[in-house]
Amino acid sequence: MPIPPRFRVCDLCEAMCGLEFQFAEDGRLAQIRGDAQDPFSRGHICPKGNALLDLEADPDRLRRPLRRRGADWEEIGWDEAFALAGERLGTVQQAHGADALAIYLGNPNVHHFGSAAYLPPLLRAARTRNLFSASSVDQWPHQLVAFLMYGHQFLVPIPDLDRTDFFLVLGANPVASNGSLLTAGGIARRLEALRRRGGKLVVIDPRRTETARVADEHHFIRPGADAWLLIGLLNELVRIGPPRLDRYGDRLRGLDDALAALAGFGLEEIHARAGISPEVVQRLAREFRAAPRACAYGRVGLSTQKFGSLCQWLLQLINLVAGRLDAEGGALPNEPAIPVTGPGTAAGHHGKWRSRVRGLPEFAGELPVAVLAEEIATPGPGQVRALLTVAGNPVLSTPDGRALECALGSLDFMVSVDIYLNETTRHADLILPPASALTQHHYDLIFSAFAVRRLARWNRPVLPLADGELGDWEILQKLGQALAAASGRPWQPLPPPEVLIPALVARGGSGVGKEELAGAKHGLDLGPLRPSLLGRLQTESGFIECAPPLLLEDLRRLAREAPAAPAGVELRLIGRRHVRSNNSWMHNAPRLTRGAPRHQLLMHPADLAARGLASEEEVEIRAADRRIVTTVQASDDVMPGVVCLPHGFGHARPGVRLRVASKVAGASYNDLTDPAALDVPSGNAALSGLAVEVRRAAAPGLAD
Ligand SMILES: Nc1nc2c(c(=O)[nH]1)N[C@H]1C(S)=C(S)[C@@H](COP(=O)(O)OP(=O)(O)OC[C@H]3O[C@@H](n4cnc5c(=O)[nH]c(N)nc54)[C@H](O)[C@@H]3O)O[C@H]1N2
Ligand SMILES: Nc1nc2c(c(=O)[nH]1)N[C@H]1C(S)=C(S)[C@@H](COP(=O)(O)OP(=O)(O)OC[C@H]3O[C@@H](n4cnc5c(=O)[nH]c(N)nc54)[C@H](O)[C@@H]3O)O[C@H]1N2
Ligand code: SF4
Ligand SMILES: [Mo]
Repeated sequence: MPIPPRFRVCDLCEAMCGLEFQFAEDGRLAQIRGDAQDPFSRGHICPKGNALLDLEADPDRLRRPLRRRGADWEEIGWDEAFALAGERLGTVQQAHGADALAIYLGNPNVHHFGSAAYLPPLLRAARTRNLFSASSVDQWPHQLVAFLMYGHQFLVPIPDLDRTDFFLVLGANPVASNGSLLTAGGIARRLEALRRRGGKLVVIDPRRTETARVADEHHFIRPGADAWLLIGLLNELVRIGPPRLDRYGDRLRGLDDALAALAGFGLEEIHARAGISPEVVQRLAREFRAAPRACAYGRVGLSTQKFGSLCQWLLQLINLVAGRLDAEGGALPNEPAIPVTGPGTAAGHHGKWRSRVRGLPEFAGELPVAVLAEEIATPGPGQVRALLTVAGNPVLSTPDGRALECALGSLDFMVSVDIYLNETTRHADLILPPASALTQHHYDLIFSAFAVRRLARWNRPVLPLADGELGDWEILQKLGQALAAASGRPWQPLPPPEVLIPALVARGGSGVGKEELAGAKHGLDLGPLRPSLLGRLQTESGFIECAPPLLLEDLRRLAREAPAAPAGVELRLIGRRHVRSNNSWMHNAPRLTRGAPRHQLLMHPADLAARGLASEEEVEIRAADRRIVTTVQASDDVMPGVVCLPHGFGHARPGVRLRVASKVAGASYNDLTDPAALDVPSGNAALSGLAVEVRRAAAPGLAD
């Protein structure tokens, strides 16, 4: 009997593509295709979606808990594993206080209902202020600006991609990343549609990216100089005509103060800083204002830089003064069927406590991950002595991975919930591997809130759970219970996902009924984005706060910045993403690593020549006293003075059990980054725009 296909959303990136899973007669998963009946993604699939087959079949994927025995590992049972975790983590907390346990949450947690919904009780049981996540090497500037201006960290306006006529993109490469804080399955097709309907796509990026290649216009910008450009655009918008504020009624506060604070920045200075001429700034402002519907958007290249929060604030103001904030075809917050804002959700707070060593403020209950290594390595009361990582690989993902690696080796105890023995988990004492996400019920709690349409979808398991495997939600519940027991506190379990998902949707007030949700095997499209921001503001004042003091203060830091060095003198390092790579953890998938290598440092031919280097040579990249060695490749897609390296490589480290990935060449970007380089208001790491030197690598044995 042929087995009918099953349908489910892909959880590997933010695009939420519907996939069709086909099975062989013996029940094995045989093929994966884009689901043409998915009303949102309409059949789109990328190479990573197909690589789910590799993930399922990966012999390196862990299936049972592993306990360290000296340099070796042994498989142990789940009960023993949870008892051990509870006892050892509990002992550390009893002896040294609750904060002696740190927790790091990685990116896949926001992609799985079993993590996103079940982590909060675990975190309450852990009671630690040393909570860290990938958010502080990613989108904290977005969240902080949403919190300061609109009163909730997740009240983030999303580009209305399908209805805009002018899309200004800075520091994002959605054609490779498939979109971020911009969930839109099949984004290349949607960008094509924008241009077909006469719209315009403008990309600002120090590299001529895959997105820049399909744009109407691309401009190079000096890394880290976007705040200057955005100030220029905003000033021009206001100069051309009065701000279009009708739709905001009396709900604005501080706009005049904000505009006054920006008025002193002149176009010539902006040209010198950003490398974009006054004529271009003026024209873009005119076109943005004149377009029937327009939207400005910036992502990782904007938020992981020195002035990330200023950039995100300026983008909000640009959309606002052009009358495009909370307007069709502009930028509007989604109204997900399971609300992430409003009553009972975590709006955020800033500076309620500070990190012990450097005194950096918390944001929304977390500390910047840039302080994790020093919190472990610096002795004294409150020192971190135990660590729990959940679906994270901070050794490759956060600043100064080498320092973090050293620190991890000094912990009293470390537990990792992860599917691989990798660069981070090799330092653990205990690894708890969850079953494949495909065996679990799933609802996109987070990305439904960042999608370009309103969607609801209950995804059923497409594969059976094997004997002896536990879903992520069960592992997190059992860990939480063990931590609660160790401190003698009560533990309240949550119901399983198949009960919790429909209950949360029913409670959400979207009007989607349980039957409708349960019956929609390709997902439900509930319609386009709608203006809703004004009714949802959660600021104390009830206004949109246009001039948050924290950001005005940072504006003074921008003004004090030393001018850019003349071209040819310095090199600035930026990152890149590739459609066949996924952060640090999918290089073990043969389907993705096949073909030409993708780890190289890209450098402009003029910069190569100036250093007497040739393409394909081994080079040493230095940033202060940190250095890595990799291959350089000539490319005139990067602007002169800029070099470009993807993060998430550098798997060849002792003890890593990733057979394919360890043979993938390349070094880790974050072995170069500096934990002191931050976007000051948020504490997000400034990974992009790092000053580096590049020279021919010393011959082996001659290294100095
Ligand atoms: N230089 C530089 N650094 C960066 C970035 C950059 O652009 N440049 N980008 C930053 C960004 S945007 C992000 S989001 C972070 C990501 O930072 P991290 O989240 O720390 O890193 P990932 O590479 O996503 O690692 C995911 C981990 O989850 C594990 N995993 C995969 N699937 C599952 C699962 O189903 N369950 C469990 N429990 N574990 C699983 C993987 O084995 C891996 O260990 O990196 C940041 N770091
Ligand atoms: N295939 C694939 N898809 C992914 C991921 C992946 O690793 N692989 N990761 C996922 C994750 S965790 C995230 S957060 C998203 C990220 O999604 P995006 O932000 O769209 O992805 P990036 O490719 O990092 O785009 C950042 C861009 O910023 C540019 N840039 C760097 N510095 C500057 C600067 O100073 N100014 C300007 N204007 N631009 C700058 C870079 O050249 C790059 O093109 O992608 C997600 N999707
Ligand atoms: S674009 Fe993202 S969601 Fe779609 S198939 Fe690829 S990895 Fe999965
Ligand atoms: Mo990310």
